[in-house]
Amino acid sequence: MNTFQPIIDALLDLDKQRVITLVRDALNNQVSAKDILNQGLIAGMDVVGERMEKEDMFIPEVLQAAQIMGAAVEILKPLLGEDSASANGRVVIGTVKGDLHDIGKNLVSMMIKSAGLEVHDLGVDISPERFVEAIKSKDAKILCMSALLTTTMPMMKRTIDALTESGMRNTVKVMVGGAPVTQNFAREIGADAYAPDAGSAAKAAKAMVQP
Ligand code: B1M
Repeated sequence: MNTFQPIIDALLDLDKQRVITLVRDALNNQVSAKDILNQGLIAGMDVVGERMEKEDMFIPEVLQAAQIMGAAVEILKPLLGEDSASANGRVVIGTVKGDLHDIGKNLVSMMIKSAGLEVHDLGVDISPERFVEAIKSKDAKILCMSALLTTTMPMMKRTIDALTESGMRNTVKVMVGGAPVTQNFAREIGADAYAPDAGSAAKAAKAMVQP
């Protein structure tokens, strides 16, 4: 049996206590926090997504699974950090307008912070105007956008356009990500970087601010 199956099953059963206990047990057995996150919790959320699609699971249950995942991530957080070498750079991050998914964005935010960058997390449902305002007021050098819906991906392009109109496009690097986002899409909309997961997003952000 897959070592992580009990965590996946407990998440699908919406049994928070069991998920927490299994995550702690795995850590005590020297399983890495990264593997628990990717092969246990994220894999479990993928099944949640499939069930949601087939209408075997409904929004309140999906929210509950997301909340349980959040609680488990809190335990893993201190162990997920990359090295904390300080890299000078301010980052503005958020989920684009119309999109309320924030679990992945929160992970990206956390990993970038632990890579030594200053992160201003605007939250979810962020309009192009709000992104631009925040970049201006924080004097940020990196803009990170997350989208989980194919219908909200175009907001990434709209935001890059707003950044161009504000005259700041040349001074700000843009990174995009989220399950439906691809490297090709990132290129098409004129983003500077795409990252498939939180770890590579942190690496890419750090590389962007290093001279
Ligand atoms: Co939603 N939802 N959802 N949902 N949901 C998906 C995304 C979906 C794929 C499920 C499905 O049908 N299979 C589907 C989208 C289909 C599509 O457009 N292609 C979907 C849908 C349709 C919807 C609604 C429209 C459902 C409805 O109302 N009928 C609705 C939309 C609401 C809205 O946003 N306006 C909706 C609502 C919700 C909930 C609110 C119930 C809840 C969100 C709770 C929350 O986030 N606080 C929810 C959830 C939980 C999911 C699934 C099950 C899980 C998402 C998740 O958190 N994954 C999801 C199915 C799935 O993805 N398997 C689904 C775990 C997370 C760690 O992964 O976010 O991909 P992810 O982040 C990864 C990478 O993508 C990357 O790093 C992260 C970790 O390494 N990454 C970046 C993310 N952002 C990045 C940015 C970067 C770089 C990397 O650089 C800046």
